[in-house]
Amino acid sequence: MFDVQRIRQDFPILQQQVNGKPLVYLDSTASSQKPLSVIEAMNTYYREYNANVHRGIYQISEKASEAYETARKKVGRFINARSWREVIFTRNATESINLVAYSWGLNNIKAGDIILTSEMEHHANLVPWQQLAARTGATVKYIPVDEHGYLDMATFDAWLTPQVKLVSITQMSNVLGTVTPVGEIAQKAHAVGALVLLDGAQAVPHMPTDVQAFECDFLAFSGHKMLGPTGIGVLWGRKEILADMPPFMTGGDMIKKVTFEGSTWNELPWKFEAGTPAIAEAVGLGAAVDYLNELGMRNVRRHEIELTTYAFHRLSQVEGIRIYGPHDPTARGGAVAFTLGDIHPHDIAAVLDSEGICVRAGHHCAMPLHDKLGLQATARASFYVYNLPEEVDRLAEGLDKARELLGR
Ligand code: 7TS
Repeated sequence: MFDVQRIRQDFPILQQQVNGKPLVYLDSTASSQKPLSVIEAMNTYYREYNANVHRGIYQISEKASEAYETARKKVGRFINARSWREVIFTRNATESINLVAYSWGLNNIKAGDIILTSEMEHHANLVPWQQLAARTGATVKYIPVDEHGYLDMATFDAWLTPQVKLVSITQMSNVLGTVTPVGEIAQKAHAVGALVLLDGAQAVPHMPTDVQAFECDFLAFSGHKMLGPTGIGVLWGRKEILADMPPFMTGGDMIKKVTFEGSTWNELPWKFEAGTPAIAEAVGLGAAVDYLNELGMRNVRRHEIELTTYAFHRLSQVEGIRIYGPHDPTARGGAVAFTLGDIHPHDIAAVLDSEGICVRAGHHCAMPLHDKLGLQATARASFYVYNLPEEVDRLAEGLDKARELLGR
């Protein structure tokens, strides 16, 4: 049913050799590869109906506007939004979170308020809240992560007071892989009157998403991690909340009427989309959503669990390896961060590169988490729809080689 060899045929980039060996791409957590259908959808836009949207009364501009808005509707259905008006196109998850921090945050957070996030956040879900706190006199508190990589829910419960105005939490850690209990978090946060933002940058590409079932208030994610292009991301928000928020950026497209005295704002979602948007990228993201729907997100998740299960089994045979995050593949995604004895993760990545294997090494934009783990860096392999068990074998063999070359 989930035929990875057939899926791989759709990804031209995977057909190449690096250093005389078939490319093994294990860095989809940073950015995924793109199927031909996405590349061709963008190509067709540029070749056949490239024009600005929401403006021209001529055919190709109308076609561009329709394609842009169709992509929005596809995204809305993909995450089970109540309305396409709740889907705002941004540049990426980072911009989506900043939109909430500046527009909602500056108008709703005041001195003495508390913003809860966690120790395992990407900097994108950390720095904006630190900045908001510095401007408003609020405090950011970080829900601890326990020694197995799970959120410490007892501390979360203890910290939930009426001073908490926002809980902004990752749905899936990009380092530990941990999947967080978002439904439970949202219910408990709402019980004290806080809003809930989910950083879905890692979860939305890898598992079914249902913003209504999650009961969250905002969801942020990026197109480029879900088979789509760079330069496009999404902020989903509940209509009532978005309607009350002022614009983040101002200028063309986001206005209803402008006079020398002042301006009024466009309706949702355009109120939050100032200037010419990323039209080709939206069209590409729409094609990526079509592709994922065809695979079925339940199947995508099942494949990831199978591959992660195999990775834990195979990698645990590598001498000196230590894998971080939950070891239960059903409680985590396919981002597998590890260290190998005292070999520097950058050296591991360099040896793997010589074998044609792409992994990431560093702090993965989660420096506080690495501090907590007492590490400067980890190496990280991550899996997606086009990865095979044989590639896990290649990784394990590459790590054996790194140990032979660099181990002491
Ligand atoms: N949130 C999480 C959980 C992420 O993993 C990332 C990117 C972001 C937010 C930011 O996404 P962006 O598209 O706005 O940059 N994560 C990674 C990574 O793990 N390696 O490179 C980017």
